[in-house]
Amino acid sequence: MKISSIEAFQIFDSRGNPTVEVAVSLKNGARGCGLVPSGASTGQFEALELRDGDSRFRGKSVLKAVSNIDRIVAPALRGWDASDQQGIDWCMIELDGTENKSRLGANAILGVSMAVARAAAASRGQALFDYLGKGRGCLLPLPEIQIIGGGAHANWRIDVQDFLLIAIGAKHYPQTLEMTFNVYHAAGDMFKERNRYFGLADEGGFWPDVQSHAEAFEILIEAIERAGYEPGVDVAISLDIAASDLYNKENGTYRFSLEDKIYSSNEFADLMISWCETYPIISIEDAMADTDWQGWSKIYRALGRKVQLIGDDLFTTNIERIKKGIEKGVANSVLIKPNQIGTVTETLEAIGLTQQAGWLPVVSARSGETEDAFISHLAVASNAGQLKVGSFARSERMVKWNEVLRIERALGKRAKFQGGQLYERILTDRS
Ligand code: 2PG
Ligand code: MG
Repeated sequence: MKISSIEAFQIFDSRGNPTVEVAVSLKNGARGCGLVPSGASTGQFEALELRDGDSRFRGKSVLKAVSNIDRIVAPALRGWDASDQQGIDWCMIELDGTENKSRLGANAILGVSMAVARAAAASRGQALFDYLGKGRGCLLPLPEIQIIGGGAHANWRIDVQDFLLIAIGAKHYPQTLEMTFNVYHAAGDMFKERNRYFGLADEGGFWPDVQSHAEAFEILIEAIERAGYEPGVDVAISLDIAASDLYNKENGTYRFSLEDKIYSSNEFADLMISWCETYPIISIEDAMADTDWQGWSKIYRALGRKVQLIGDDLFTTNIERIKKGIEKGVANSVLIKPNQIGTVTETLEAIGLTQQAGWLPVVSARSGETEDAFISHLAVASNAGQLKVGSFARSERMVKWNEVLRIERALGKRAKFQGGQLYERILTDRS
């Protein structure tokens, strides 16, 4: 299963921005590719996405990353056994030699890492989830699906980045999609009735033309009811506050532009806690900023046994930061994005560490996505239990939901689904 060639190209993501595609070929004829996604509300502790920063493509071209693969990575990996994912990933980490993969670019390294995994799976005649999970991956994820998009994904029309739903009452994976379909379209009807239908935000959720955050909650709850479900029982609300984007590091305050309000860390934590008391919320991501550990502690003390508290920018899929979070006890869940850390090996390690701590991983896409459904396989392979891919529209999102349907068919009787029961592991105090 030796690598014969590695080719890299510049392609374009769902926002039309340049990104990296890698194709790995093996001597036995097997091939695999990897398409790299890109965030907009990126965390400051993420591995570096290398962009050219010159006059072409508004500085966003990735030709240096492509050339790093051609000149440095490909010659080093030629002849390597593609099934040695760890060895290959560590070789690239060493070739890069920086803390944050800034020499080769995390986008270059991840593209190769994904393509190697795919080529090895193809060579063994295995589906990617089976290969990555060493035959033990069988848990279909509970989807976390955006209904209204905001923040950096909707030109700051509303401050909170995602209003999502989780179909906690669904009995099986296809039912989560049917429930989502019903709520998504009910919400669309409501925006149209209010004459506020202005299309979709970056991840396919509705463009948030609302007067206040309270109105967004009102629309989401009414959409759940109109679709015939009981909020908090059949379908619960999940939020990604992306609070680092609202945080002023200088003076430790948070700002909501929509309501023109500034909050101290304490006040912002209180607001989050009061939202959880008022609305049927089961999960909040990045409720506080990535350096506001005190704020996180306060939220955890109040909500840690009632609400899934996900760290995204807080952890950036980084083993050391996740360890710190576990020691401090400030969350109970980790968002997992392969391109935040840059290799398949480190991503799998981050998921393993999260699970060993008794926390829940949520495998996630980026706001700039591609037609690659690698993360659907990753979610099943690692029995992560949850998948967040943006909304229920646009093919770069749907390809991931659809791929889980295909994986379910491939698994047949081996497929498992836990639905909302998953949360019983962390939410011991949920009435
Ligand atoms: C997030 C992601 C995906 P981005 O904050 O969770 O929604 O956004 O990819 O822009 O960081
Ligand atoms: Mg996030």
